[in-house]
Amino acid sequence: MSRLIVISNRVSTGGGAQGGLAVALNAALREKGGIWFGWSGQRTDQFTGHINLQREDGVTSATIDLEDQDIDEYYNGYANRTLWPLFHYRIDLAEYERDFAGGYQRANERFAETALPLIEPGDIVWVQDYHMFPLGAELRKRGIENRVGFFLHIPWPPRRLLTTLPEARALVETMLAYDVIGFQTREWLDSFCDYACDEMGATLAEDGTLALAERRVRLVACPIGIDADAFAALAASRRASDAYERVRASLVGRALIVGVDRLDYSKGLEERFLGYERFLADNPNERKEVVLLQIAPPSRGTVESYQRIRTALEGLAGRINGAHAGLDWVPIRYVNQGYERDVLAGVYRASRIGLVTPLRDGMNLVAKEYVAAQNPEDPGVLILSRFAGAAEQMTDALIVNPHSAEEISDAIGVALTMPREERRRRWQGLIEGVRHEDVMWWLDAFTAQLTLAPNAHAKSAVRHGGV
Ligand code: GDG
Repeated sequence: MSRLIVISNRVSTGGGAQGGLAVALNAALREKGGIWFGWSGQRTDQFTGHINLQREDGVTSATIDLEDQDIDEYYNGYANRTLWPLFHYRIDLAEYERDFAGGYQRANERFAETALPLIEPGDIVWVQDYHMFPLGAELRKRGIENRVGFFLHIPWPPRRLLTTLPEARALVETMLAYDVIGFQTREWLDSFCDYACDEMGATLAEDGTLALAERRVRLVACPIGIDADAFAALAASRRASDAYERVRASLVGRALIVGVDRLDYSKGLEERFLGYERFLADNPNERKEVVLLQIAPPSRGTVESYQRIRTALEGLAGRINGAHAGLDWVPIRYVNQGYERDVLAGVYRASRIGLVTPLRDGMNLVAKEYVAAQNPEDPGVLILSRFAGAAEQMTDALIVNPHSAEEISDAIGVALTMPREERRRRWQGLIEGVRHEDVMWWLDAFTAQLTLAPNAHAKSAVRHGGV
């Protein structure tokens, strides 16, 4: 069996509270053998390419430290100030700086150079996410003939937005070095094809193979899932039950609406608060019967646009609470900290509504976790943005346009009065999908595509030059 080499910006092996993705990749690495390679998250005065190898719980991790300039230009710069906003359709926030692009390219060359000796013939290599688009091409330039796949966790932007990026064409060209490229949804896959075909003259065959000159790459829509059974078990754990009881007691009979998101402008938090405010204004009789709990642990706090959203949300929560709160009721509990996964599971279960309203999201795992955590006898209602990748699969949710405060308000009203029978029917439809297309399904589906892909880069096959 081929070993698996996973390459991603950050590595998450070993124990501790891990998300489903880390658990699944660790399980695959344990089963297939192999290595998880990436940035340690640490800085160094001068880049040396020294690899820190560690073996924990049967999985080998290999990490490198980066210089401050790499961290600024590659990670905080191109990845988080250029690509992340652009790929979430926010060209108003995207910063196009040649230094960022240069630092991104340099960091990817460094990743390729250091990962190279770890890769053996026959290994399959799987590169993760937007931090590392050019990595496959950099490995090919250094003579790698292995099967190399790429999975994009975030959306792919429409062609007309992508063309604003000065390096768009070069970036897409580098991606043709992969054997398989996975997207969360058909929509993102189509946007990628649109650019490659209309701007670059590529063609797409019926079997999903994109061809440009001598290059061939298989495109697949392969939605990521969660470890649904493990998450349901977590929701039934002692710590989850404690959290459930604590939250329920604090509500004194009111219905809880929950949102859980990294503090990020793509998650639609301001629009969510405005939708909730609208509900309070439109439903004077019910308004004291609900509480919105928004858990939003800060992320990427050194980037200015993230500081701005934090300030904006604090102002908005303060304004709404100031206008509506009474002696014994505050409409929004806005919490700027993270919780353990089992506590989160208990909070999801205690909530009558899961409010998941990103403006744009590759998939959104919170929606799936919320469903997995519910009590089957008395499940809550998922309100889901049509702009989350998850909306393609989770059609039994109440689907809303997160830009419309009225639609959010109406959906809250419908969810609060939804009869138990309908809640159970909708939840049944949702949980079947969440259980079936879980994270192991995703992993198996992608690695199967990669293993089966014709190895166009092997010595015996036609050789393609680097970009
Ligand atoms: C990217 C894409 C795609 C959140 N708060 C806490 C906490 N979380 C956990 C959630 C969930 C995860 O973080 C967030 O996952 P999402 O999928 O919602 O979003 P991104 O972080 O933006 O992830 C996304 C994903 O990649 C996978 O492909 O779905 O579209 O943007 O698991 O539970 N976890 C803990 N405490 C918190 O306070 N422990």
